[in-house]
Amino acid sequence: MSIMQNISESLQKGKAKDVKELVQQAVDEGVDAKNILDEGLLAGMSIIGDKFKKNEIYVPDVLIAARAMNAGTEILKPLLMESGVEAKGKVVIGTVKGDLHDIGKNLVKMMMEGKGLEVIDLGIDVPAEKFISEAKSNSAQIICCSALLTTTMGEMKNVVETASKEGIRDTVKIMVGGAPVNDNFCQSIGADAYEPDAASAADTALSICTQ
Ligand code: B1M
Repeated sequence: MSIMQNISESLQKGKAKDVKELVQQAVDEGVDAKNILDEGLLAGMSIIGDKFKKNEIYVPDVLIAARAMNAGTEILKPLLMESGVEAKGKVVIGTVKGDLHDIGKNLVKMMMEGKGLEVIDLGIDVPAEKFISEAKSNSAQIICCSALLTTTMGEMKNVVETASKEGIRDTVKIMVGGAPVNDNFCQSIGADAYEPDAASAADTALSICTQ
């Protein structure tokens, strides 16, 4: 079995310690960090997602897989980030109200930091008002909203509307993302940008902040 398959299988079994060791081993063998993320960790998490959907596994299984995923990404974090870069802009990020998924949001944060942006992480279950007040007090150029549930993605519209009510809609851009979100949805709620993955989100954020 290849090391990538090993990482994927250990993640699916929720073996955080093994995932950590295998990721470190892959790094030591010179495997590119992005490949380890895509072909090892995210490949495993994708299988977990399919099994969860088919009711073959349940919430606790997903949680321990998520913990193993985090153990792996912790090792990759410094490698996915460029070192020694000055802050090129300021971003506020969070998972919207009612939504507790944070793995994707954390990856977006990591990639944005890797581009030299300062990222203020509001965590999960973040109400619209909190996104706005934090963007205001930190003079952020972008509010980044993540949602993983079809039942919570509508909260992004509240963020856009609250930004307008609070008078910051012209000064702050709003970027949205997460598995159920797409460009049509982004446009329908009047947000400024949608990106499908963490790397593209970081590229777009950098270009907004430096334009
Ligand atoms: Co949840 N869950 N979950 N879950 N969970 C999904 C999302 C689901 C698709 C599973 C399924 O049915 N196949 C389903 C949603 C269905 C729907 O709404 N249509 C679902 C459900 C139903 C639920 C619960 C309701 C289950 C229950 O309790 N019965 C519950 C809801 C809790 C809540 O939030 N209120 C729930 C709970 C959980 C756990 C807590 C167990 C756990 C989360 C742990 C954690 O995050 N710390 C969990 C997990 C892990 C998943 C799956 C398996 C994996 C999600 C994930 O982390 N993917 C997921 C199934 C799946 O996605 N295949 C599922 C990896 C991650 C890297 O991808 O977050 O999409 P993602 O991020 C990507 C892009 O979307 C993008 O970049 C990332 C990578 O490049 N991106 C952005 C994300 N945010 C962005 C922001 C941007 C730009 C890009 O700009 C701002």
